Amino acid sequence: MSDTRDPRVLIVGAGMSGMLMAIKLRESGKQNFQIVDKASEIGGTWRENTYPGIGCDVAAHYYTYQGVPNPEWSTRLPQGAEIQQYLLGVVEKHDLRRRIAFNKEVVQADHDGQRWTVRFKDGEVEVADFVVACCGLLHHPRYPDIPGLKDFDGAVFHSARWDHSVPLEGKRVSLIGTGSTGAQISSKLSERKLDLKVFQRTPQWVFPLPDRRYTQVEKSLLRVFPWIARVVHHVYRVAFENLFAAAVIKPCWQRRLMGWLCRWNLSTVKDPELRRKLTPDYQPLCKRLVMSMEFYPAIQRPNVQLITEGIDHIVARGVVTKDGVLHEVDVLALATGFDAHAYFRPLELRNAQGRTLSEVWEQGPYALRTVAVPGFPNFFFTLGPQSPIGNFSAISISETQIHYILRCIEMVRSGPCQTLSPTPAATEKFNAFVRAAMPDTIWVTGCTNWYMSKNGVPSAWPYSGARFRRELREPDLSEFDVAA
Ligand code: N01
Repeated sequence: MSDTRDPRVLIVGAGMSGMLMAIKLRESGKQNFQIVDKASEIGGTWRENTYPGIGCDVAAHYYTYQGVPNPEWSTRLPQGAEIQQYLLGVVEKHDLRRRIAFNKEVVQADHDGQRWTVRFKDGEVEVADFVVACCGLLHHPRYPDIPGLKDFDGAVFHSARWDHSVPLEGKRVSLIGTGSTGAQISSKLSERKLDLKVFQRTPQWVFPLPDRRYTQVEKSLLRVFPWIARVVHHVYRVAFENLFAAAVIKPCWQRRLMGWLCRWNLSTVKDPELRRKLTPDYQPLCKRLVMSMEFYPAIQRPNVQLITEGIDHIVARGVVTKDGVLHEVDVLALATGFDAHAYFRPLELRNAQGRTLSEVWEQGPYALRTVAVPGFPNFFFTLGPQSPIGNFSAISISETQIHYILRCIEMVRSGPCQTLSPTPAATEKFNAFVRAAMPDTIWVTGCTNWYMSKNGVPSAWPYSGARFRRELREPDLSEFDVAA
């Protein structure tokens, strides 16, 4: 190690959790760090996703760093651009910009038993004692393998790569996918002067989460009394964790209540045939709920058509469904989701024994306490396998994980060891504990959802938020292989 008193930390990703990692390192007196990002601006998800209607369905004051409250949120459920503005404000407030190297994509990291040698796409190399991958979760767009997609003559793009140069007014627009993203896009596009065809493969349950604008008085109060923002954050956290997050864990009144509200919401669709088409055949919450008061009104607008016939193939002029009908279209938008199991890859790791992360994760990704993998010393990540996702604020989860990671770095900084990596036994014990709770969860009740790993275990957290914080309160040295 270079200097155990001030180890070099390389943070990969200048999104919401990478910046938090930097802030927390600095707050704990560690200055020897750098953030790198493959893009030319901060923000991660909120920089990349700019599709019409993009917003967050987690309450704004809960989707906020605890240490950086934001009295200016304009609505309960913030729009994407407003979140990006907030993150840009955080960068300035914490003077982080000069600590970020932009357009630096990490492709490989090799550990020699002491330090990481990190290679960038541009050929440069850096050496670090710790690497912390803060690369987000849903950032690898999943393109559908529909035959003929490449033959389409018009504009085609994924929701996470929205092409704003393509005019939509007066056009025939097709949208494939009706998850959270598809619902937000169709709600927004339905208000415009265009013809929209929404291709639905599987109906989704839609939870009627109400939004509202904050008044000037409320904002002023939060400005003058920042403690109110902290209380509001806490109240929303308790509400989200005890409703949405609790409902997925095991059968309970919250699950019944959510289900009832989803069914009530569906009953507001007037046309019985359309309602039938929109009715899922699996339990509410099995797929991640779509949260929207706008989707059902949107899908009933005269310029919107819901297509439930399966897609057969795509031709130059449009989409051909299995009944042989050609749906002519000018623009094709793909709200077909993400690979939720890629994590920080394509970054490849190689340890001193020559093993790669791809080999270790061949049967599916796994981690100790969601943040580290056996065999890869001093390498940590946020939002890793089995993290609480989907029904929590990702910021709140990162805060818990970063606290734990910092404590690990602190153990190396102040202790006798130079490196630590999780023991296989501790990692297996943790994952057995997680697997044990899965049979009661809603994710295994008979639907396809993006939580499911290829090993058949949902990569999500089947316990409470409080339990997660307890599990990551303090690293236990006996769970790590340490090297002096
Ligand atoms: O992706 P999804 P998403 N042919 O995977 C369909 C978060 N998020 O981007 O259900 C036809 O949920 C697929 O159909 P099916 C949130 O956690 C948060 O919408 O697989 N259709 C489905 O309808 C969310 O859960 C916010 O049968 C195909 C859709 O595409 C997560 O991101 C906002 C297909 C994909 O839905 C992912 O949401 C937005 C094919 N070949 C998103 N392939 C917030 O507000 C896929 N589909 C915080």
